[in-house]
Parts: sequence; structure tokens; C-alpha cells
Amino acid sequence: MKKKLIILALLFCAGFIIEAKDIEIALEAELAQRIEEPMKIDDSNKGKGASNGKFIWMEGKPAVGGGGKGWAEFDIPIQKKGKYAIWGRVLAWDGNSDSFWVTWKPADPDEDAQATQNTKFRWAVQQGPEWHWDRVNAWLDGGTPEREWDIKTDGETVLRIAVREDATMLDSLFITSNIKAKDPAGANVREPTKKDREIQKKGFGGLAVDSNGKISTTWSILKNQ
Ligand SMILES: [Ca+2]
Ligand SMILES: [Ca+2]
Repeated sequence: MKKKLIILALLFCAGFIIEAKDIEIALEAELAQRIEEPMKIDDSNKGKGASNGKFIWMEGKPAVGGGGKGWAEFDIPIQKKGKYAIWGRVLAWDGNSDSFWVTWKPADPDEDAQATQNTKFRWAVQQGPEWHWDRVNAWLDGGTPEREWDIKTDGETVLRIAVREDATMLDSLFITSNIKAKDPAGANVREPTKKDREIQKKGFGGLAVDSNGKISTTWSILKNQ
């Protein structure tokens, strides 16, 4: 009898895990809470495929070096501890316009990757002359493993996308708890909706805090309001 109960409990748990939905957060690059020049918002992309008609970049010409200055920071409320992956909707003309620095605090240390040049935080952006999705990786001196972040806080996090090479373009971001997916379709990536943009504009300010001072409203609850 006991054995049967244990098996039933296991089956229930397995079902629950399979049923559990991924946490998904869609962000517009141009709605970053803070942007430091020369990273800037470019609104010239109307009709050319950028979500919301805008993207961010340090402006530059193809096939020319330069960069290393400016960044965008996103205040992202994460209410569920766990591992996360980040996808970026990008456009990268060539080998001189295909990288960023990416740090996400507090999973990553408070480190200025533009100053330290720490390859753990270097993202080798997949090249392509059209907008496409690329998962943020670590461009180490050997290999480019996909990155994942172990978020141990249920609250405020800050993601910084910093310029490494000028002319690398970022349209939007998609954060997901599905860290296994290797391609955009498998990760269910999507561009931000109007609703996503409304939530993003609120930032941490859009979150409800309970009597213990803990954030009690989740992104998905906000989304469904
Ligand atoms: Ca460049
Ligand atoms: Ca955009």
C-alpha cells in the first residue's frame, strides 16, 4: 500500500514538473531603464523589422573597428529563483560588429566588463544582415558555451548590455527559465507585445510589495492583469 502511494506521489510530481510553465520575460532594448552614451536608441528602423521600430547600438560603419564605451541597463524583477537564459534579437553585419559585454547582477559580480575584458562576460553575437535571435553565450578564448544565470534572489536584478564592438545592434531581449533549448523555436522566443512594453516601463516600480517587504507580484501576474 505504501509503495503504491509513493509511486502515485512520484507520478504526480513528474506530471507537475512537465506541466510547469517556463517563466518568460520579453523586453525592448530601447526601453532600457538607463542608457549611457555612445550607446543610443535608433528609431530609424520603422518598417525594417525592428520590434517597436527601434533598437540600440553604438552607431558605426560596417567592417570598421571601434567601440568599448556605453551600455544599457535593464531593471528586471525576478520572482522565482532558478536558472535563466537570455536571448537577444540582433543584427550583426560582420566580424567587426558582432559582440557585446553582458553582466546580470546579482548572479554576476559587480564587475565592469569593459574595464576588465573578462571573456566570461563576452557575447559572440551570431552574424547576419537581418534581425535574428541569438542566445547569449560566453566567448571564451576556447569555445562559446551558452550562458545560464543562477538567480538566487526573488526581487530586483540588473542586466547590463555593454558595447564591445560598435555597430552591433540589439532590438529586444527574451529571458526564459528554459535553459535547455538550443534554438529560438525551442525556447519559444518572441518579440515584446504592447503589454510587455507597458510592464517594462514600470520597472521595479510596477511591483507590489507584501507586508514582509517581499515582492509579491510576479511578471506573469502583471502580464495577465
Ligand atoms: Ca565595429
Ligand atoms: Ca526594439
